[in-house]
Amino acid sequence: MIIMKISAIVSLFLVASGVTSHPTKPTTCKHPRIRKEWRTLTQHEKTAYFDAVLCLHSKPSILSDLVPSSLTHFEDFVAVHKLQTPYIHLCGHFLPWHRYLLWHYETTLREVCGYKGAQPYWDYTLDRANASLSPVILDFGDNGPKLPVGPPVPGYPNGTGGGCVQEGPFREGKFELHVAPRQETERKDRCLSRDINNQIAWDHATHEKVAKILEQPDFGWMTKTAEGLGDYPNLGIHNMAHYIISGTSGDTFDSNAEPLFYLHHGNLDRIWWTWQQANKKKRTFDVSGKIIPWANFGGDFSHLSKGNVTLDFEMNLGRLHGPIKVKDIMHTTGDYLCYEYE
Ligand SMILES: *[C@@H]1O[C@H](CO)[C@@H](O)[C@H](O)[C@H]1NC(C)=O
Ligand SMILES: *[C@@H]1O[C@H](CO)[C@@H](O)[C@H](O)[C@H]1NC(C)=O
Ligand SMILES: *[C@@H]1O[C@H](CO)[C@@H](O)[C@H](O)[C@H]1NC(C)=O
Ligand SMILES: [Cu+2]
Repeated sequence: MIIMKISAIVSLFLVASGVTSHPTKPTTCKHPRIRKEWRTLTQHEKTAYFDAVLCLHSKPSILSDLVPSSLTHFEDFVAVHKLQTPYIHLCGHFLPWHRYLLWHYETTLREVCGYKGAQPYWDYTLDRANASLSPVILDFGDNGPKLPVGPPVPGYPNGTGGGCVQEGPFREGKFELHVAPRQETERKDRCLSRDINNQIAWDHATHEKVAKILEQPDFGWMTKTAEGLGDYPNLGIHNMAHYIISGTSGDTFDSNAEPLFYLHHGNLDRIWWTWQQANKKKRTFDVSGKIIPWANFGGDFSHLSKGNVTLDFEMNLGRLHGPIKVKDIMHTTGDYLCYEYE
C-alpha cells in the first residue's frame, strides 16, 4: 500500500515535471553560434554579413512557380513569410515560427553563401534618443528621400523619409525587389524603402517595455506582451520596431524584404531567450496560446484546430524547410538549434 502510494507520487511528479527536465539533459549542441549586437561586430564581420545577404539575393528562387514575384533565394524567405502571415502572427506559435525562420535564414547564409558568423541582432533601446542616428540602420543604408507618406500608426507624426534607400549595400539600383507588396504574388519590381519614425522609437524602444515582457510569469503573457495585447496595431515591441523603420518593413506580409527584419527579430528572439534563461527548468519548454490568431489578417482558418499550440504543433517554411515541431526549437542549445546570444 505504502509502496503503491510512493510510486503514485513518483509518477505524478514525473508527469508534472514532464518536458521541463529536458534542459538539463546533455544535448548535441557543442559549439553554439554566438549571436551579437550589430554594433559590436568588426568592420570585417559586417562586410561578411552584407556579402552573404547580397549573395542570397543573387541566387535563383526555388519557389517562383508558387510565388512568381520571388526571383531570388532571399525573396523565397519573403514569399514564405507572405503566404503564412495570416497564420503566424498574433498566435501562440508567433515566437516559435519566427525563431525557426531566423535559424533557417542564418543556416542558409552559411551553407549557400559561405557566411561564417551568426545572425546579428539590433537592440533598438540603444537608439531610442534619435532613431535617425541609429548606427545600425545607417550601416544598412539611409532613410530615402522625404515623400508625402502618412504616419504608420494613427496619432503619430509622419516619418522622416519614405523613398528608396539611396546609400549602402541595399541602395536603389543595387538591391532590387521583385516581390509584390502585401498579399499580392505577381511580380512588382521596386526598391527597398524606409521612413524612420523618431517619435515611435522615443515612445516605445524603452527599457521599461522590455522589462515588462521579461517580468511576465508564463509564455502566454510574455508573448502577448511582446506582440501587443490583441488590439492590433497596438504597439507591442514587435510592431513598434517594424514601424521605427517603416517603409518596406511596415508591410507585415513582406516585412522581411527589409534585411533589418532579421536583426529586429533576432532581438525579439533574444528577449524570449532571456526570459527562458531566467528560469530554464520552467520556461525552456513553456508554450501556449491560440493556434487561430486573435486578429484576422485575411486568412482561412477553417482547417485549423481551435485549441492552443502545444510542443507537438507542426510548423513549416513551405518548400524551404520542414515540417518540424514546436518542441524542436524551444531549446536554443538543444539537439536541433545551436546558438546563444551574447
Ligand atoms: C535626430 O537626428 C537628425 C539627423 O541628424 C536630426 O535632423 C534631428 O534634429 C535629430 N532629432 C533630435 C530630437 O535630436
Ligand atoms: C503627413 O503626411 C500626410 C500624407 O502625405 C499629409 O497629408 C500631412 O499633411 C502630413 N502632415 C504633416 C504635419 O506634415
Ligand atoms: C491557452 O493559452 C492561453 C494563453 O497562453 C492560456 O491562458 C490558456 O490557459 C491556455 N488554455 C489551455 C486549455 O491550455
Ligand atoms: Cu512575421
